[in-house]
Amino acid sequence: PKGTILGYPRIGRRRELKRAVEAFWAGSIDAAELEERAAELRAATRERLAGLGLGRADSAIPESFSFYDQVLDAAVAVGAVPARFARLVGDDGTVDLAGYFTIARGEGDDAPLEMTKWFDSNYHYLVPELAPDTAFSAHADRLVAEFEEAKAAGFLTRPVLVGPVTFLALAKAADGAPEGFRPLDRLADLVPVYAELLARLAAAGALWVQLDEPALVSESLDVSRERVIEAIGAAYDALGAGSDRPSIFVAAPYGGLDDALPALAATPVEAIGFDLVKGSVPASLDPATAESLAGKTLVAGVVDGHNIWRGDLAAAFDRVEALANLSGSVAVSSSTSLFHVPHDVADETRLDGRLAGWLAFADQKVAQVATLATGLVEGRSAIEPELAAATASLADRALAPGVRVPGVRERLEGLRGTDFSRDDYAARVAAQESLALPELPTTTIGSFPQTADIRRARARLVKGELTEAEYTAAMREEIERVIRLQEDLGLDVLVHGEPERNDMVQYFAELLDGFAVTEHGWVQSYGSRCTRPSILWGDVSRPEPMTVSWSTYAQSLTPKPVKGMLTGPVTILAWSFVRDDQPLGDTARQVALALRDEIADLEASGIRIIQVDEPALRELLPLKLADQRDYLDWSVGSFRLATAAAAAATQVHTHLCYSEFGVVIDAIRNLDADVTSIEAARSRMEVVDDVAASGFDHGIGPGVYDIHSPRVPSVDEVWQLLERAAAEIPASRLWVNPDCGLKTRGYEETVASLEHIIEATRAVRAGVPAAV
Ligand code: THG
Ligand code: ZN
Repeated sequence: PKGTILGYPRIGRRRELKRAVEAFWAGSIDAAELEERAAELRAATRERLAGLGLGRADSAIPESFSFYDQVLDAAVAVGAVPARFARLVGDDGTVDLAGYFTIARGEGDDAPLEMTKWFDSNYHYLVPELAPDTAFSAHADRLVAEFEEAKAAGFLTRPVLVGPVTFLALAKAADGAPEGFRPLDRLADLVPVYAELLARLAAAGALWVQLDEPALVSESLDVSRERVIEAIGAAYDALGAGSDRPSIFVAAPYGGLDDALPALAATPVEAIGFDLVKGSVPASLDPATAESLAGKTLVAGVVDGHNIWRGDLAAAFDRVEALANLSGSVAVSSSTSLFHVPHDVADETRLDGRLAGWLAFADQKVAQVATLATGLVEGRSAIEPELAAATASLADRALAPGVRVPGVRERLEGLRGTDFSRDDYAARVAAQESLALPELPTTTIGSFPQTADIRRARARLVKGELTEAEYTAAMREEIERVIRLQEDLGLDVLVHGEPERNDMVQYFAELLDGFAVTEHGWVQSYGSRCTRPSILWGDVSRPEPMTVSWSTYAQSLTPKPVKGMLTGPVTILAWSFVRDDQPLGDTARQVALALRDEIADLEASGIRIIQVDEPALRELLPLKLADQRDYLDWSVGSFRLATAAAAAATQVHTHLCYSEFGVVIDAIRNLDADVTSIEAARSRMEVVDDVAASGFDHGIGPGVYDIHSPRVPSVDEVWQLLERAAAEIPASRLWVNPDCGLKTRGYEETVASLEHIIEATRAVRAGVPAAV
């Protein structure tokens, strides 16, 4: 094929897969019905892709469907089911749909596979668990069935599978595996299983298979780069040696192959996919690599799969042509799978028409690929009108009102070093004594359970069934309930509970200038869960206060301090689609200035503690080491810019999710927040060792309640966690809080857990063991 994509959204244009999967979980449809609905989705996807210009019969269309996650799919296809789920494996070695979901979601005391971020995206995959004795076996039935389903409908498609090196590089050692064991140690056992999968696909008639190897572009894996590069050679030499196999297309999305290219090029794979958006056309190749590449198909990933901009099509075509200098066989592709972007701009009937013209969602990107592929075959002149139209759209965007706002730009240019720093910490601690907090102050992260009533009220507001005033009254009632509950529980620092927020980023995006929100722009976050990222298209400013009325209302109800709650600049960027026409740092500083104004307003209206959440700080960390310093500079800088104008007496908190604290500990220290809360319960407080070892000397609240599970921790359990933390962190700096916000929990377990937390805290303060 001359044009292809690495993958397509699988959740459905109207989240049909989410609905079907959740109906299956709820027991309202059976497995056969779920299979049928999934097959309909796949069929619609193939027709759509062909309609947009991908070839029906030339392996251009990827089979990239998944019921839950592509890494879990690979785990099941190679038989890597953790021992605790052995009961789910049938006599024939396969796992049925119900079992597949059980591995993803857990059951009773059997924890699900851990979930973590997929490269530099906002997608989360399930982490395979491997032991030295995990018995791999090939289960190609699903791969083959989907290929045959396509064939029956008149398509010759290209099955897609996470490649063996990435699979192992992302896996973790199962509990109980010997010290020093690395999943990549199992490569030689795994590769023959992949060979068997390929043989089955070849037997079914597949001409090409796509193996995704994004591990090849990352320098931030648990395993060393040298080992990954070595593994690539070993794996693809072995797979390539097989004779009963489809042609192999190794895709390397999310960055440049860089020093991994020679090893991959030296293998017999037939095609290599380059991400030419994040990476660039390889230059100054050694002669052997140049010669190998000349004999392969090179796939130019020039259409950005990771962002929603229409982009510079002419520049993309230049890159295709540059790659074509390296080999006589070149094809055009998206840089990554398109599952990071929504389906179709045309569905957004309420979006400003001018803005819509600057955008490309998945379907528009497929059309762009098809255009560039036509140019490759027929020459540049054949697509000149399309290239010119994209260029004109870029020019329109550059000059449109709101994209560059002089007032915002002047303010940014006028910033000085002192705008990024607060008074020194000791002076702040002294000034904050007026808060009169007890030792080991108790608090929560911010959100309280989002009840069905709250969601219904918001839905009715959107539909016009509730007036703004009625909605506000309903939310105020909820806030009062949450304040009373916290007072009854005996928490020290209260929150208003955030009932008015649909999402911690979208809420602010809707109130800031420079953002647009979509109606149907859902993208998969994990499993059946989706988010609707906002579009940050212009210079950001704050037309009016965003949170002040909610926070001051809550504060008016109680003498205890109520935290003002904001989402930090990095997280707002990480969970939005961000403009690509200026450095991210500039955009982050604009958001920071809007937050800085909000903080000033909160302070002026009597809020004494302000939390600026940055759960995504770790998430945006670049995959390449060389890019990390610059990232940490601007990300930490934007947080400091947002918070530095706060008075010494105002206590600034931040919250970070995920427990990989060690990786970004210096950055967290540099945030210079007075108090930082982090996830710690699931790792049994392991993280406090990192905290103590790093010399971190500000307030810290390691979570004592894992909010990701409905389980209620006992008083004794919390007491033990606190004792463990108190052994390493002085009581004067130790805070007591759950791991994360409570919005996904129910009230029953929330109240019980908070009661236990308070009781355990009292016991620790009194220096007595918790009453069991
Ligand atoms: N907000 C945004 N992005 C995020 C998170 C967030 N990315 C990372 C992390 N949190 C992902 N976690 C979740 C958790 C829950 C849901 C989505 C992502 C979720 N979504 C609802 C669903 O799919 O049913 C839809 C939510 C809605 O109706 O708005 O539950 O917190 N921006
Ligand atoms: Zn969190």
